[in-house]
Amino acid sequence: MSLESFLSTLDELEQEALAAFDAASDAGALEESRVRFLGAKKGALKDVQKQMGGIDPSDRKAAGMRLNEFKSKVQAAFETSQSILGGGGEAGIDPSFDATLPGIQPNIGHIHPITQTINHLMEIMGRMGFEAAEGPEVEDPWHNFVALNIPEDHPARDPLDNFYLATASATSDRAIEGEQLLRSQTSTVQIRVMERRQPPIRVISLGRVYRPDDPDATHFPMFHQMEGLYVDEHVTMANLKTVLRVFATNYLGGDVQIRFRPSFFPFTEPSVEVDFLWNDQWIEFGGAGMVDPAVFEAVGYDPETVSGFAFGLGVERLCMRRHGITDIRDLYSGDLRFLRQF
Ligand code: FA5
Repeated sequence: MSLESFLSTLDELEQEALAAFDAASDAGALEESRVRFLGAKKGALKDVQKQMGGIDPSDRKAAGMRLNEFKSKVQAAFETSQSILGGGGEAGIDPSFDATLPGIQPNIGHIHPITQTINHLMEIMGRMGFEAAEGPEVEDPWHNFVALNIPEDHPARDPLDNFYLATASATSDRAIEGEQLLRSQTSTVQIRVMERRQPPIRVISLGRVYRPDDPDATHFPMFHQMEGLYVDEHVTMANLKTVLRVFATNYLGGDVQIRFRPSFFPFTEPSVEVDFLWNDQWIEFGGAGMVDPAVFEAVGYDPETVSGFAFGLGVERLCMRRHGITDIRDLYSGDLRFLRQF
């Protein structure tokens, strides 16, 4: 066979193949055309390859080059049509794909146990009529101390016990008006709420607080508190104890034992520490008491006509007690093997 007729056979075949792939309206028709032109056993390509043998050896190189070009062009045209038709049918499936293998598990997000606890506490307190309130984590001394009846020389304001943001803390000066700090307690939110609203008030505030405490099993420099504030007329200590008992039985179960121990906070009078029994030991969960008249005066309320109670509980310790977590540091280690349990 002459080189010329070999080349024109290929030209014709190429046109035919491209037209056939182009015209295929479904995966079945496309596969038929593929077998007809490219089929390894009796496709047109196979016939053409056979004809190579009859070509003059001096023309074989040119014939071979054109044959390769034909193969890649026709193959490419087939693949284009295949992807247009969605690769359906046997021919469209990548042979390395095994439909019986298990799929790749997507990494599904997970709510941190402390966030879960906060949501749970808000739900319980919400059922008792407490609405959520918020305040900033960067505070001024007025909201963190002064309005809470914590005088300038009180040890709670010591630079060593707080994260002050101003440089004045480095000079060993005590808190300076206008200086800012990371709030050390959520009691700040009591002040912020009372400054903008009139009684009756029934709010809780759940958020982060910061203290330069050395980490151990029950302390961390960043932790969360749940603050509660109830202001109305004729509020008594009995109301406070009832709310905390109802809260504790809802969150920790009906058999929880709770104890109120006389204590002192500058912003409540009288004041108590709230303890829960845990593994035969009384563990302190927070402080509480009747709002001190000096606090009402600071926010412009008349202490003769309003009364109220407030409490502040450690959220981590509540979460730990409920889930049997024995070391607060586990909550912030970032170890997913620990966190995935909740
Ligand atoms: C207070 O912070 C008061 N503001 C509570 C209060 C509010 C009293 C309203 C009266 C009225 P105290 O410093 O005791 O109190 O902290 C309260 C709770 O926070 C503690 O009982 C404990 O559960 C938790 N807590 C304190 N320090 C840490 C810490 N470093 N890590 C984890 N939890 C802590």
